Amino acid sequence: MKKLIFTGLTAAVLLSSCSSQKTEGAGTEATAVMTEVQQEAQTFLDQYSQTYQDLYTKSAEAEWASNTRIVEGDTTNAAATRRANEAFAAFTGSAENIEKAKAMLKKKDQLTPLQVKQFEAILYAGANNPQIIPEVVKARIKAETEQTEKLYGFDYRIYEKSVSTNDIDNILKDEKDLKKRLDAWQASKEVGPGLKEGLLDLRELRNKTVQSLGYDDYFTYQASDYGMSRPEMMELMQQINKELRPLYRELHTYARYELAKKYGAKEVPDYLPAHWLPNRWGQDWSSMVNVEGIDLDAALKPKGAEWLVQQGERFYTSLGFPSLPQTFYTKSSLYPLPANANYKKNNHASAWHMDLDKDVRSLMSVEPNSEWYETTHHELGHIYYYMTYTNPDVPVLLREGANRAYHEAIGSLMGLAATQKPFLAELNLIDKNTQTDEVQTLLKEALNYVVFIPFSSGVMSEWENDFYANNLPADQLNKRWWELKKQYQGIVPPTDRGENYLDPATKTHINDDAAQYYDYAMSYVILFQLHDHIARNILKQDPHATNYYGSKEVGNFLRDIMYPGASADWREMLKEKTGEELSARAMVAYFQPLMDYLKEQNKGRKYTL
Ligand code: X8Z
Ligand code: ZN
Repeated sequence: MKKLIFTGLTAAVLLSSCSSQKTEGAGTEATAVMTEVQQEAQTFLDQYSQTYQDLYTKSAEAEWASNTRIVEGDTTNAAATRRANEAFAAFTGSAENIEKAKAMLKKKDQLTPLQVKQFEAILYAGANNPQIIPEVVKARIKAETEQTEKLYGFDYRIYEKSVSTNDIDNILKDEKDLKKRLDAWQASKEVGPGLKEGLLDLRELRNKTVQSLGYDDYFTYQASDYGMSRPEMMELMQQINKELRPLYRELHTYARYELAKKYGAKEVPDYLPAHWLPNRWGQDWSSMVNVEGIDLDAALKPKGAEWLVQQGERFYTSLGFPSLPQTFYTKSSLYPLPANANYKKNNHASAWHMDLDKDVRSLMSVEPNSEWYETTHHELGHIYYYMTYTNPDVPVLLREGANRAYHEAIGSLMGLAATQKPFLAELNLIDKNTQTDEVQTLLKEALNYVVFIPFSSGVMSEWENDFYANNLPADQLNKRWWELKKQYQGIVPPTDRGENYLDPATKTHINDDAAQYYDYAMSYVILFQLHDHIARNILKQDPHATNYYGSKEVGNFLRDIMYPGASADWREMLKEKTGEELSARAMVAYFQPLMDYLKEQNKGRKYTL
């Protein structure tokens, strides 16, 4: 998220710090064989990387304070963050650095592949901060800081009482009374209107920033990180969505009828009212289904929130990954603030590589339930990715995922693995001898992973594409959002949602991880490709019932993917590791057994998608 390297989101480019040790070590050996041009390049890269890492760290520290301690009316943290981000921008976007990188890339053929990648990273970072238009960059940094504060400083209220987003999520998960659900859903959207002006400013500033270095718009800039054009990215999103559409259509039909029953509705609606769904954005409906014999929420509750994080770590170490550094526990912000705290914190989970070296942290609000169990594994995936590519072979500037989607995929993969029955039995979270219904288990998984696809590849990606690249008019922002919700997800608003609302802005990424939500769609596709390979070829287990626990072979497989960071080519990596190009094949195959069941359940029901 963000431009720096938080969470796996990230953006830009990254560098190398340890560059000194690392390059020095490698340097001695390499010096002998380095050409003059390569030496010149290396000297520049080493210096650049050192400053980059230093400024990056300062920026991350300031952002960390801004995201973990939001005090109403106190601008100290925000001011410090702005200053740090301006310094980082002034360096990465300096004409001198950009010109040097361009000049060196003209001699591409004479550089090592690793050097070429680092210069490309320098240019990519520079494009987000070009100092030929310093005022625009500064204004963008200011607008970003303010937007974050507004989003996370917001006081959500239900019936006049302040509530946390965890509270809202719990209501949407459990409450059967539709009026109470509606009130909670509406409360979750109240933050939107106050974000509108800031988001419109950000569109202009983000577009202008990258346009000065030749990108058409901010969406194009973000897609280029994958070596793809904007139309190529949108085409890929369409493709993914199309492949999962038949199954989604069955799930949609099933959900309309089941939820109508649950809420005692007189008629089954053609489209799902948003407040019927167990998630603020309708992106994950898995809590609709309880699989008999597997009550993860009940099993986790007595364990407590700390256990979830420690168990996540145990899973990774069982595969041969190292323990988390002690500073992870002392410096992270892992749990909800006490109710009487006089400040707020960012309520969305993230993982941070603070110094592009050993300081890794996570920001979460973990409660002992199944959603946070999955999210904890997700965030630790980012953390272990950071730790794994922090090695002497990967320059600071390339300490990123093979692409952003890989970064998202690893932890989500572990999240899936951590909920499969043989694994849960190993942890004694369920009784080994319990008989469970495999179709219900698969249905629950589909309501998470499959339901997410039209949201991520469709609604979010299309809306941001329209917003950044097609200049979506300011008086049609919410209208477009709900058109896409209906078209892709078959979801409609419970009440009229005019332009006085801004429902897309209630989604954190729209504000602070702009134009990159397709990362997640792609990450789910990659996740199933990796899982399929691990289950069949490494563990020789049924992909629906695996137990990764303790498998060093699985650990080695994942470590090999993570180790080179962004110095690897993501397409080659996928091919080499799974034998396949990027494809939804594995995901579709995984859920295939569910199709017959749903078709049977849906017999005689009206389909509306
Ligand atoms: O934002 C996240 C992670 C942090 S990178 C918790 N996710 C997306 C979301 O919550 O919308 C994970 C899945 C989708
Ligand atoms: Zn993530």
